[in-house]
Amino acid sequence: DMAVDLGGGHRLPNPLMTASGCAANGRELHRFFDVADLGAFVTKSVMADPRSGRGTPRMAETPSGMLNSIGLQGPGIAAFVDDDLPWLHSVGARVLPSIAGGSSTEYAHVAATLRASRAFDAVIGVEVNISCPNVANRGLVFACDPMASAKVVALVREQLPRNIPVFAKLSPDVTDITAIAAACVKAGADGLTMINTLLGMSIDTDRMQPHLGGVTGGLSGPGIRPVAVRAVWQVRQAMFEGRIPTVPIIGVGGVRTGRDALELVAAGASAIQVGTAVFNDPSAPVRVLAELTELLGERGYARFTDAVGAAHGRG
Ligand code: RRO
Repeated sequence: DMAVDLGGGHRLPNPLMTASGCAANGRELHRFFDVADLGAFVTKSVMADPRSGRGTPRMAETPSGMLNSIGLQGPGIAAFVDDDLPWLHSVGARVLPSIAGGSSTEYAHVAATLRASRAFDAVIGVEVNISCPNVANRGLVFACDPMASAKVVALVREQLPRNIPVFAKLSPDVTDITAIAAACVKAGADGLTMINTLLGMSIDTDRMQPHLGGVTGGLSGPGIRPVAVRAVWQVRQAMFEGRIPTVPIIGVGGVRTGRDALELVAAGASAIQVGTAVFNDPSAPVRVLAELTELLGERGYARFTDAVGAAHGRG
């Protein structure tokens, strides 16, 4: 039994999700598999207004993964609720929209507009992206400051009905991720998504110039998987020790196989997102689900949820 409930009474048939940003708003991936087969579909972070994003090139390959400096390109929340969300609703997807803002009031406006959408029935939660590495001023990465994180989370929480859990998406670029996690949960976050990309950079040594138009970018893919495992493990451990109230964790970072997913589950993740892997294999999320299901069976777990946090040795 792969079902999981991440809050709000929404039963997800399985714990696999897309990772925000890597699958746009679903139409492309739906050509490869039925997006309603996923536990949930996480959309690209949307802000109040349409945005063209950063200068090109916006993606660069490295031996450890991919760098991106998209810069929050997107249609804006009005177009999202008029077009993208109704389409996802029409195909039966359970949607976890990712929202972003340049200020806490912008986050609140985006959340309130979402709530008023005619397709809001498709929404099973909201992911609050406080950790985009590609904003103009690194000082504006809310997830690097506990007070700024708490303010955004509390304002978004106020805009949404109680049965819509709010997940704060955290950055790995912090000294103590448990401090940020604690601040978010105290401010009303019903869950945590860990991790966003890790700030990186690469240089073209023929041109002696940065590869990315935005100079720096977020590293995703295999290189950040151990960072994600560590972050999920540390925060779950802090929950076991009572330093943070226990809420569900969504694990994300470099998952390409069922074994990668199981590693995050064992660290404490109750759901798994697949991002960068879809660029080489668009069906990766459903393949990872099949592989994870098989691995859990081999290890004798009757229910997916029995394996969550198993590496903490408290079972
Ligand atoms: O759009 C982006 O550049 C971006 C975002 Br919002 C994010 O949260 N993480 C990332 O790697 N890129």
